[in-house]
Amino acid sequence: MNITDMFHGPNSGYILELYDRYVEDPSSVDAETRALFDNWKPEAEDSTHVEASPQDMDKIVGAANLALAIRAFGHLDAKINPLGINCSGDPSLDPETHKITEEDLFQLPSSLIGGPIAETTTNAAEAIEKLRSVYSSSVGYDYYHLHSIEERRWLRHAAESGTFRPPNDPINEKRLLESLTQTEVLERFLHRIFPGKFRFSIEGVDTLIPMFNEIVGLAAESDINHILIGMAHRGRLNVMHHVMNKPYKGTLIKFKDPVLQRDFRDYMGWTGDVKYHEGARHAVKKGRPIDMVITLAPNPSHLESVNPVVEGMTRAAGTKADRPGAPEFDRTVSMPIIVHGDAAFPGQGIVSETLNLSRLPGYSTGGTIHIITNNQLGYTTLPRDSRSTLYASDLAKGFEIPIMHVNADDPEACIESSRLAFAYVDTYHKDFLIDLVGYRRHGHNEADEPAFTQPKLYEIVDKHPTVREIWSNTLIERGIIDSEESEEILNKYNEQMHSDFESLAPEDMPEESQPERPPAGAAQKVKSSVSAGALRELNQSLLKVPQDFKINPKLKRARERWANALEGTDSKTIDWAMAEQLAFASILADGTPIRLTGQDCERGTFSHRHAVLHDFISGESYNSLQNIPQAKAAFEIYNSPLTENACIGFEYGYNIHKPESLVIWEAQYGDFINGAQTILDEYLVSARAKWGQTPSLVLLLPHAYEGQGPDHSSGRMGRFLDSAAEINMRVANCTTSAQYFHLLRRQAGVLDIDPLPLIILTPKSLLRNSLVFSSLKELTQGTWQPVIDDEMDDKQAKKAKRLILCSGKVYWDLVSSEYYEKSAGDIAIARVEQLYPIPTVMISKVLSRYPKLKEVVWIQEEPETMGAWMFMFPFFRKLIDGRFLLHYMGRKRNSSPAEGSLSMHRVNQQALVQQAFTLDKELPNLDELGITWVKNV
Ligand SMILES: Cc1ncc(C[n+]2csc(CCOP(=O)(O)OP(=O)(O)O)c2C)c(N)n1
Repeated sequence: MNITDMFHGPNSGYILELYDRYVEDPSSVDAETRALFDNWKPEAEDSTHVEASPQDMDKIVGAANLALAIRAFGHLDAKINPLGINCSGDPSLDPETHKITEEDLFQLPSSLIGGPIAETTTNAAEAIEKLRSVYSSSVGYDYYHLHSIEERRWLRHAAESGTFRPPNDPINEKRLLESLTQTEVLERFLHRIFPGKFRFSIEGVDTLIPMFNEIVGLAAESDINHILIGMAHRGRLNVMHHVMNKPYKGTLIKFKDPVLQRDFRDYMGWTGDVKYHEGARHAVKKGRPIDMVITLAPNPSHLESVNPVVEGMTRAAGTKADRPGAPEFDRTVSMPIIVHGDAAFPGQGIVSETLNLSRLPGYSTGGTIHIITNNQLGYTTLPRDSRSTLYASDLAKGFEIPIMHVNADDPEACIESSRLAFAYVDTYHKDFLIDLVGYRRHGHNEADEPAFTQPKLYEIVDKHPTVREIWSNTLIERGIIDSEESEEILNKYNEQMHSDFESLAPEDMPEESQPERPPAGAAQKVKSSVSAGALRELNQSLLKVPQDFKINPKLKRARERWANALEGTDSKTIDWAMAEQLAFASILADGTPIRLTGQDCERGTFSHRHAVLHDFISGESYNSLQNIPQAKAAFEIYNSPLTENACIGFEYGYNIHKPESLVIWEAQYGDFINGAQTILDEYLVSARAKWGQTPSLVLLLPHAYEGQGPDHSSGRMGRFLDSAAEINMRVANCTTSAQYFHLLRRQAGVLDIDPLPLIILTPKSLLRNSLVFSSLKELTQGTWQPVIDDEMDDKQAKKAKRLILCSGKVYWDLVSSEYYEKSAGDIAIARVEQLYPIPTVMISKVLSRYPKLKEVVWIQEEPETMGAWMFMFPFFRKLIDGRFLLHYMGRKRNSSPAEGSLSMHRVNQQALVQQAFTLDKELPNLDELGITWVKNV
């Protein structure tokens, strides 16, 4: 168009404004417009000064709105579905909606559209066309939900310039064909040779493999030295072989001869897991001293549960904690990649819990690449029945995560998405999501008939060519290969599979060894006591604050008490919080880093810890454990977000990856632990048996019956004891601050020799009760005692006919009751402080101290099925072996853990304690109460 013509018609107002801008600052307009104006001048001011009419303005606004709509909603019209179904479109993408025509667009300049496209087009119609080809292609860029204008601009530029898209950013097309061929051949080979055997084939989203390898290649050129991958069953075998580089033979032999698998190992005390759950490690040479390691985390069937675990592993991989102070997290050295299912991603709550961790200071990993392998089905369930959102990925929008929907049949677009994702994460250290839209070639597993439930869909799928075939045809059309060469590549990989299969030998079974057990009693040898001098110095350091730091006056009294608490050696002056601080300080002084997280754990739910102080006036915070001069390792403490499952999963992952650190998670109340049941069952307690992992995570679970209702009473110890076997954890319910001190220190001391998860049921009101306070002597001379016998002397012990065994707070209820005083000498009370491993030898020793013993009573405040009784009973019976009567006393079998009213609690607790001391006289109304006494079980 002639430039003079442009000053008339609908765009005149806009062009004039542009010209004015050019006159003021030539660089403010794009190069093309500048070139136009450089060679042209209006003949006379008046002849060009034409006011744009309201109609013209409408056209300009309409065109600008159309461009905006394409950028924001073009993905709704994108060809992202390889099966050609379910494309919703959107009226905003139609010029008519904006009251403009194609002709109008021709009249308008491309600069109106802006961005890189404007620079290569001559009018708005052309620019809009190009914009459509970007935003509604086999990629749908979905990023307008981001609040950061800077990030939106970056993404807009990346999309519209095609910076990461082949051929702008070239690709090795033949190598891509090889990768797709390898991927397909593995699946088809297994399908043919082992029909109906589960492998959760990748077919339909095969492009995942070259995408993975693209990301790995980019990472290898960056500072990243660790990639951590989490994924479920779908396509996992393919990832194992073509990303993790495992030889085919390992899988082939497991498919071929399951007898050779783990069956015989079961006798050796571990169960193993199915082949599509296993983890792997692969080192990639980077041509410098450090290799890049890729870790595929083992995972259970519980979809998405591995997400926080992988995030925790990544955080640990990027953290240096071997120096005092706060640990250093370098977000550039480790990167997680998490693969999701399209049904699982919107469905499983742990996904949003984990996404919510992504930008929190205590949890960020510097950006995760998420890939949804979207096969448009969840088992047999269609998207319309499994999510309330349009896209499987929509959840990510609330977390400011850019999304690229990409057609899995367009490998170039898929590669672009990997490059863009990597570049975005590298630039902004935030998560990115690729919604890889494909299909599922077979049923949910390979024995399933998908046409039972989706006959129409599978009519389409059955006729649909594989992505390898599609890409091969593209390369043939481009003249890069001919059909013979394509066939040769296919044959090459087929032959390799055949030859591996034909030459299988028993020694091809991969070595899978269970971690060795330490010699018995290793944990008992740990010296957990600390000298008085060292403790006094640590205490002084802990109580120091910077000059001018103004501590809240309400904390002063407690701190003054702590300051004087170590003066004597025998007086019981050390409360729970102080014991914990001293334990932490001494552990740091020994060189073990500590990470403690949990809801409100900085202050402590019960306002007892105050590990982070806040200046009363300025609000500045101070963390004394990060400032004590004795520390040789880092300390961190974070208030966690309000989730249990993802938070414990994260700490589990951190712990597995950094076993040298003492990692502790604290519950707000122990009751909320059941929110993390998946992580507990599937990882914490069984990972050793399934995958040979050796977690040592510590859980602090406030637990005590104090009348706060069914959901603020119980850490549900029974759930842990239910799965306590093969020495897979330690469970403790300790009754003094010294015991807690020794327990923590012992845990830190066994991290490298006998790592086990440690579950500690911790006090609530007892935190401030002098009953549980300990003396300095107990810290300097004592050790962890799994069982604490009655303090009565031997003479008295000779008279005792009854022994009460109990654990936790009920002990203090018993000994502080009026009945205890009256019964002195008659009844001995011993505490089982360690519930698992059951300290049978020590309990035996206690029994043998009372020669006149007639009966043993286990007393607990929990309901019969929820405390330790059900677990202890068979052990006790065996131990007692008919020598004494064995009774149970505690709350009745209840479906709910505790009473809903304080007065009911008091009545029951009182009855429990009273009945414990008046064994021969059953309370008249016991039956009406919530207490049960099972005699001579
Ligand atoms: C937490 C959980 N609930 C239920 C299942 C049973 N299950 C296994 S696969 C599957 C469907 C998953 O669909 P999707 O997330 O789309 O992944 P796909 O298998 O299609 O790749 C279901 C429900 C499971 N493994 N985990």
